[in-house]
Amino acid sequence: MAPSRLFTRQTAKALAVAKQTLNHPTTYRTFASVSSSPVSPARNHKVVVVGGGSAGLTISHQLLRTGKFSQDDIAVVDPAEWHHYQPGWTLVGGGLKDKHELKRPLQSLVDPKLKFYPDSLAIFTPEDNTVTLGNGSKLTYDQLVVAPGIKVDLASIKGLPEAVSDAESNVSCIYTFDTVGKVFPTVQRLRAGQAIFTQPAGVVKCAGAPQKIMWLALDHWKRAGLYKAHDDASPVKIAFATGLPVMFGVPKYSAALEALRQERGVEGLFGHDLVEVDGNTAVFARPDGKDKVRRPFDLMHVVPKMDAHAFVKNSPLANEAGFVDVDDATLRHKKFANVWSAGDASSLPTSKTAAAITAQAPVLVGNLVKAMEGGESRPAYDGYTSCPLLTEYGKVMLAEFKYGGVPQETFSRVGWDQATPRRAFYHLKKDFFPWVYYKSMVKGTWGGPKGWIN
Ligand code: UQ1
Repeated sequence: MAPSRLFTRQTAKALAVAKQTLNHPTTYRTFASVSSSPVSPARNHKVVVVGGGSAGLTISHQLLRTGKFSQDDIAVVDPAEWHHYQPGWTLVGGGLKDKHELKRPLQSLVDPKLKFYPDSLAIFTPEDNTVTLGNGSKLTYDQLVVAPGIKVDLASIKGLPEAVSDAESNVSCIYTFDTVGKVFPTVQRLRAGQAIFTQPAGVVKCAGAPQKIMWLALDHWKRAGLYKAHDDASPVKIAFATGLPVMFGVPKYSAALEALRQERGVEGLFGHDLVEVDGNTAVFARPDGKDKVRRPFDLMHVVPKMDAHAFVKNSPLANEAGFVDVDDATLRHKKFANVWSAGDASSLPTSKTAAAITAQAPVLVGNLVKAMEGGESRPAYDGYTSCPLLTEYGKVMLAEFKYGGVPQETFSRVGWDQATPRRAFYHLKKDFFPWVYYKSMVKGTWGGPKGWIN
């Protein structure tokens, strides 16, 4: 073929592609990112929701279900390909579920009436009602919902990233998709030795999870004849090393869990904050300038520190600690009246769980819609959250509480004390919650303790 003809054909093809691309509404961002000419004009939405996790999806769909929004009025921004049902990861660590059955393609969970931007968020400019995405394009909004969650920081513990990715090492972590698959095989592999389960000082998602995985492992070793409480000859020994001074933040459940710990012969290392994994030695920082403590282990389940995402922390929306600074009861930002937050990224002083979202989302949605119509916010969120604590295979202690560590138990109306672990709660946790989550909660039709809504 003559070179000139080839050139002509290729040129024609390139022109056709360029024309098609220019006509295609979603590809303008490609042009914006490769040229130095002014970035394409900002796209405006009535509501921009940052985050397609539990809070972001639940809120977006509850907003849509108010019937007050049309096609693309609400935008959802999240770069993740997959959405994970994270409360199920303890069950994966206990060998009860496969991590792949807990995930869905994020896009498949987003209603087509919402405008989905599969992009990261770079900059919040609340003074201008604008967010800038990772690709440089800008979105403007009337109302902004900030719910991108928090970051699980494996690198916060020296030596942890290497240890969890080393197949030979018995160090694992239920808190990430990449590391959760290693947890149960390491529990099964341990026939004797010292097991340590850690919990850091500071903020974590679901503060009960670090011990749930321990209670399941203990039960596994007990059933295998490898763990005997209060017996020096027990092949496996177990320690719970926590940066906190107690087993749990709510006195009622903390007392019940402390009684279990003592009854089951688990060593309590309180005020021990893991800072380093050094081969088969765990290194803990101690409060009040005490010397570090080194403890050898044969298996260790590590919960690393967690922190606000940098793009939130370094924004005008953050409080001192890096969380989105909202009112505890209205979920409205303390400085920017058209900004709202719920879930892990928010400053709400309660335990970070999916159950908490069931109570936060309707309050946020109600107040946001009222704000659009010029009304006042209702201070309606009481801090409700819940932690279904697996205490053994087949039993769960369903901790439910509000601000101030005050119990608020759904099943008190049938006369149950929820500090007592029960089989019915186990089936709620293992079977019902994962089902209702994808079936209803992320679609905006689940109200947690209130049952089905909308
Ligand atoms: C809940 O609604 C929920 O979401 C599906 C959970 O999953 C993570 C929970 O753990 C809890 C406790 C609730 C609250 C619901 C009831 C019925 C107590």
